[in-house]
Amino acid sequence: MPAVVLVGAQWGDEGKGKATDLLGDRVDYVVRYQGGNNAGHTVVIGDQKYALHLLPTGVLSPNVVPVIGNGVVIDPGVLLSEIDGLQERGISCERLLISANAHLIMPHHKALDKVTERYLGKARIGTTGRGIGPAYGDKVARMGIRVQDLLDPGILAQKIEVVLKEKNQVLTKVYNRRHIEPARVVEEYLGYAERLKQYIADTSLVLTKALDEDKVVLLEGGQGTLLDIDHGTYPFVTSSSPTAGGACSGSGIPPTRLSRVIGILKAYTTRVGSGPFPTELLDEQGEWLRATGHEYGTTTGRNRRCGWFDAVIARYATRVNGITDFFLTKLDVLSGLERIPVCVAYDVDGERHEEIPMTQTGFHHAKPIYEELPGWQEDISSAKSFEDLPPNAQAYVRALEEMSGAPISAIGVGPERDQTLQIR
Ligand code: 2SA
Ligand code: GDP
Ligand code: MG
Repeated sequence: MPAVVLVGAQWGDEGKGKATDLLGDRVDYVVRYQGGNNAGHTVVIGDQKYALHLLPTGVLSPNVVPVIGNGVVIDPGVLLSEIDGLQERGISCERLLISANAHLIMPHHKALDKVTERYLGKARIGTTGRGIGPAYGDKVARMGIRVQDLLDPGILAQKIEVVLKEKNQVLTKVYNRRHIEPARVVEEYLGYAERLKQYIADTSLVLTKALDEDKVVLLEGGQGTLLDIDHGTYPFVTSSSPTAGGACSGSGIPPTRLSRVIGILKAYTTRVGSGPFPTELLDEQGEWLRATGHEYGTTTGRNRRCGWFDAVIARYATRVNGITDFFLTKLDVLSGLERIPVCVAYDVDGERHEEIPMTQTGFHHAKPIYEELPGWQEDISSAKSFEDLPPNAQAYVRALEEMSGAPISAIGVGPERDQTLQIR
C-alpha cells in the first residue's frame, strides 16, 4: 500500500492537525518528517483540545503508530513533557517510534535563535525561538548531535565538548551571552536518554517494511509550502522542507511509494512571523478575520497576520507539491460577509503576474488583483453535506477549486472531528 503526504498549502496553520486526525482511523502510521516544536497542531475531540508540537497527531488514535522521522529536530525536554502531558490525560504514547537519525535541539541552539533574532532587529525572521534554525544549521554543517548519540555516553560527551568549543566563542564573544558548561549539558541529555531510549528505532526500515505489508502510512507536514527552506519566501521561512519532496528525505520512504499528496488549504490566508504577504489586511477586516478565526499562534500565542484567499499561492502549492486533492478548512469563518475578495493574480510594478514572481524583490512588490465573490449570511457550522451549504458558499468552494488547480475533497466547517464535509 502506498504512502500519503499531507502538506500545508500556505504559510502553515491551515488545520493540518485536524485533517491528520480525521484520517487517523484509516491509517496505520503517522509520521512527522520535518520541523520540530515550532509546529503547533490543534485537535479538538469532543470537549477535549490537544495542542501537539512534536508528537505526530496520530498519537491520539489508539491504533496508529506515531513516528518522529529523521528529518525532525527534537528538543528532548519538550518531547518528554509533551509525552507526560498526554499520558496524564489518558493518551498512551507507548507506541511512539523516534528515528535514531533525527537531530537534537541543544541549549546553544535556543540561545542562538533568540540572540540572532534580537541582533537582526527590523530584519528579523520572527522565529518561534525554539532553536530550529540553528539546529538545522549544525545538521547541514555536520556538527549536529543525533538521537542515536544518546545511546553512547562517551560519544555524546565528546560531541557536546567539540561543538560547544565553537558555540561558546560565538555566544560569549560575538553576542555577549553566557558560556554554556558542557558537563551540565551532558548530564541533562543523559537524563533524557534514559527515558527516550525505549522509543529509538530505525524508522525508515520500519516504515518501508510496513508499506510492503500493505499498511497505510500518512506523512504529516508541519508549517507550510511558503515556509519551505527552498520553495518558500526565503529568508522568511523555516529551516526545513515542509513540501512533499521533504516527506521522502525526512522519513526515508522512497518517492515511488507516494500515491497521494493532500494539500491543506485555509479558505483565507494567515501568516505568523515576518515576510511578504500580498493579501494581508492591516485594517479592521484583518482583525475581524483574526478574532472570528481565532488566529493566534498555537506555540507562541502570537497574533497571526490575516488576509484574503490567494489563488496564486494555492496554484503554486499545487505545482511544487504535486497536490492531488485539497482539504479546504475554516469555510465557516467567512459566514456573514457581503462579498469575499479573492486574489487571482498580482500586479508587480505595473505588470500582471499569474505566478509568484521569480525574485524576492518582485514578491515584496506584489499587489493583489482581486475578484469579488458573493458571500453568504448563514451559519454553516452544522452543515452535514456539501448540498447543505448555501449556494454562494458552494460557488465559493467551486471557484477556489478551479483557481487552485486540484479538486477539493473535504471541507472544514468547524474545529471538531464531525464538522467536516466529504465531497468526493
Ligand atoms: P522557526 O521558529 O525558525 O521555524 O521560524 C521561522 C518562520 O517559520 C514560521 N513558523 C510558523 N508559522 C506558522 N505556524 C507555526 N507554528 C505555530 C502555530 C506558530 C506559533 O501553529 O501557530 O505559535 O507562533 C510556525 N512555526 C514556524 C515562523 O513564524 C517564522 O516566520
Ligand atoms: P496546523 O498547524 O495546520 O495543524 O493548524 P493549527 O492547529 O495551528 O491552527 C488551525 C486552527 O483551526 C486550530 O485551532 C483548529 O482547531 C482550527 N480548525 C481546523 N479546521 C477548522 C475548520 O474547518 N473551522 C474552524 N472554525 N476551525 C478549524
Ligand atoms: Mg499550527
